[in-house]
Amino acid sequence: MNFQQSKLWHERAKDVIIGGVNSPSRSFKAVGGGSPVTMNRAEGAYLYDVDGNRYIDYLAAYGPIIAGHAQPHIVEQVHKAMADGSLLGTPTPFETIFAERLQMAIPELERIRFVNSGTEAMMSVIRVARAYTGRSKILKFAGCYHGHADLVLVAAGSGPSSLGVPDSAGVPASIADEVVTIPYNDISALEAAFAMRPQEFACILIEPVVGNFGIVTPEPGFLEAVRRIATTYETLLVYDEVITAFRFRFGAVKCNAVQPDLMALGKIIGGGLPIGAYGGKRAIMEQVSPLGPAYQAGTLAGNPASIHAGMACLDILEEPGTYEKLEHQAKMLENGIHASATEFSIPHTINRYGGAFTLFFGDQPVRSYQDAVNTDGNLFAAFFHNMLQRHVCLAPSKYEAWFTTIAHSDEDIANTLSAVRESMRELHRLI
Ligand code: KE4
Repeated sequence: MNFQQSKLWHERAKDVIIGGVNSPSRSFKAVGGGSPVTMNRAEGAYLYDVDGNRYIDYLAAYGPIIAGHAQPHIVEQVHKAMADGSLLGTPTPFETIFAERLQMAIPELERIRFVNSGTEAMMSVIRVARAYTGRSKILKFAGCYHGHADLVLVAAGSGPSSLGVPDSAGVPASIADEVVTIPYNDISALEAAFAMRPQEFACILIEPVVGNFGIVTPEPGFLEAVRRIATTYETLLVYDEVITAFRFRFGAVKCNAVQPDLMALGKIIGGGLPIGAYGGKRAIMEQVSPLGPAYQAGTLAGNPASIHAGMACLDILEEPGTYEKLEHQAKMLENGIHASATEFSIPHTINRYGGAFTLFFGDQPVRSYQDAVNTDGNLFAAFFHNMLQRHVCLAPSKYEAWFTTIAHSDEDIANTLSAVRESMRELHRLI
């Protein structure tokens, strides 16, 4: 495959954009280095790079592109929004209509505030939890990623872990000291953390289904225990649903029907445009300015283009059979990958939830961040490049997921599985 133009664009980009990427996750540092592929357009299930190569896309831009790229209904709605003014700086009817729609789908969102990214949503929801409880410490789970605000760049998954820096430089010890991190799925560690600090935690932050050290689901009873402990110690339970909201069903992931106090959303609800949202119980959200003392603001918040893209995306997801199709495709991929890895004796484990999964290289179950760390990153990197050479685009990190989309066809899945089998054959030579 010819990547010549990608290399040239990366060299040019590095002279102006730090690292040549606008998000470290996009670098190829975690898959052996070299120039990332530069894409210049996408349509449906496909990405097209600057060398004219086409790829079947399972990156889905790290989640938002669930309806496929350049989806006609989304494009049309964004065009209309732009034609009527891209940013009005005032309340608009559209944001209210969308907020009502989100509340209809996720009744826990008694009150909502739109922001512009998942990071902003999580940063804001932590501030609200601290304002409401009067406490300052937060408890998070190792490997969960909640954006790049200082407070949550501690033992963070996704990009920080991919690049080997789960605790970022530039976060003062005084901030890091406010964060207690424990292993996911570890109830005894959670109980011990609260026994030691019964009155200090403002909130527990959790990805109810993890997407940032690969897909990892809560063990039976885990979320119920988190809920029980949060209630016992009057600590707020915050669900980070930036990946999961509308990914697995039309609404919140609703794992085990455990109710959070606050929630953060992003990605899919923006339909591919910048967005975030946070919300939850009215009594808690009334801490937020202008009603209460917790300040949060944003020039672009609730902008018509993002709102219309999000509403159009939900129009598509609301179609009957959407989530069944996404899950069916993921099941076909999971079964096919397992068959090929087994045929070529490649140690592997696959964690799938609905239409998303992670292929780990290793023969142990992955139930925690440490389990994910212990998987074979070199084999992942080799597999990643083998697939890229065969026109299949995955996230360049062993800590991310494969995402199916409405746009993928059965033929795409079959072509993907052919590429998987040839890639596994090549891996066999390495082990
Ligand atoms: P953004 O600020 O990137 O919109 O959202 C931050 C965020 C918050 N919470 C969860 C559960 C998330 O997964 C994310 C962002 N996800 C990563 C990939 N898993 C974004 C990719 C990137 O950083 O480029």
